[in-house]
Amino acid sequence: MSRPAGDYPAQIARSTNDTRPAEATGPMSAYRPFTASTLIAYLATLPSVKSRLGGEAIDWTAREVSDGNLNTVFIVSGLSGSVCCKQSLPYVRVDPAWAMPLERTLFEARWMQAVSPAIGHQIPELYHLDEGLFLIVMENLATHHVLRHALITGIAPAGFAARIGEFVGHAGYATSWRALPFEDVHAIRDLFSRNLALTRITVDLVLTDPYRSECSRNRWISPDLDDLVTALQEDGTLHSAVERLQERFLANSQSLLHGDLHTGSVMISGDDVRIIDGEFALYGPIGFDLGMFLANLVMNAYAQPEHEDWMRDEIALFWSSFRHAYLERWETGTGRGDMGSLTGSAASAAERKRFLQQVMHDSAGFAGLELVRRTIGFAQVADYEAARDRESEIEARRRALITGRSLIQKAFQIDTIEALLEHI
Ligand code: SR1
Ligand code: MG
Repeated sequence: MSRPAGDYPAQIARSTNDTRPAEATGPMSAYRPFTASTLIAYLATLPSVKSRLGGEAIDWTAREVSDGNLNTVFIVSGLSGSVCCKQSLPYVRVDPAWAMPLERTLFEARWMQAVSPAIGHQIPELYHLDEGLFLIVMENLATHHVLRHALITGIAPAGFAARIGEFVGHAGYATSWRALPFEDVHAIRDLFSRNLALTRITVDLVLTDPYRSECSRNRWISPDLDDLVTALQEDGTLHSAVERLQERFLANSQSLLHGDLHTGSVMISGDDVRIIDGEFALYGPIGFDLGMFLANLVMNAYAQPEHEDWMRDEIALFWSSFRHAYLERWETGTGRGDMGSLTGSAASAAERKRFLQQVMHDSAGFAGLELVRRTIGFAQVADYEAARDRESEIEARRRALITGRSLIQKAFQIDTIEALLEHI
């Protein structure tokens, strides 16, 4: 098959040996974790950032807005603009005793470069990467809110999930074996296969820890949840079902995933929806991103039952938007991939149905894992704190564990979005 040159970003397709993003192969700065004031001094050395901020360093202000578990984040404002700066720490920000390699920012920048041709403005613009400092300078989404907080406070606009489903469909298709010759898929996959530290976090925190009684990272409201936790940790049949999902996650390189697509990885301002925090990116089954995201909508509905109808609608919209976006690209026949080289846009309806069913099975199973791990694992969700009172919170958490368990066990029988919604 001939491969048209230059129609996929060279900095991604070329990257067989180098984890460093293409524009960042110049001299390396020595790593030091920034404070607000040392960051300003550093940014003043970058002409493009300086002109974006306007004025001189003396005119700028920086404030730390770190919110996630891993990194520090600063907003720096000048006379004419602002930027967002994200830096890796050599440990987990919320647990400094947990050492963590710094490379995650490089993988996040790589992810931004890899998906941006397919999804346009649905991620922040990347302005600068310093690979020695493990620092990204990017667009400050000044008017946006983190979706999780916008859901908890009820200010998210109805229909927000459409843009996120569309993002997963477009990014998932663009990095698939249908869209790209296998040589290109291997090059991108090889790069992200080196994202070992964060993939290890997912393997442990999502796919393993909650089912092990001896894991000290788990925590739950005791004794109220003890019966459900014990059942999760002592049921060999359930563990076999988890193992099938471990196999899907580890041994199925379908597309480049975001890898941590929860409602804290989305920022929203009206109908402008941006996906952030691609540091967990890796090749895997598309249903991992879909399932993780929809599970976070389910937990919001359980914690805030007045959102139930709304979240049900968003989940249906999320799936239909994903489906539409992926199929639209598949059916327009622009794919250059070796997979589908015989049928292309004329793939049969039966083949499309088979593909979507498999993605739905994965989505259901990974949603189940996400419900469980966010309820009893290391990294839980703030939505539960929005429950009316302690009794309601316990009820919400019990529902999540029961639904999670059921989705894990029945994932491979859940063929449609209607069947999924019945379960939750
Ligand atoms: C140690 S990191 C814990 C969690 O935070 C991230 O956002 C991921 O969800 C990860 O599992
Ligand atoms: Mg994150």
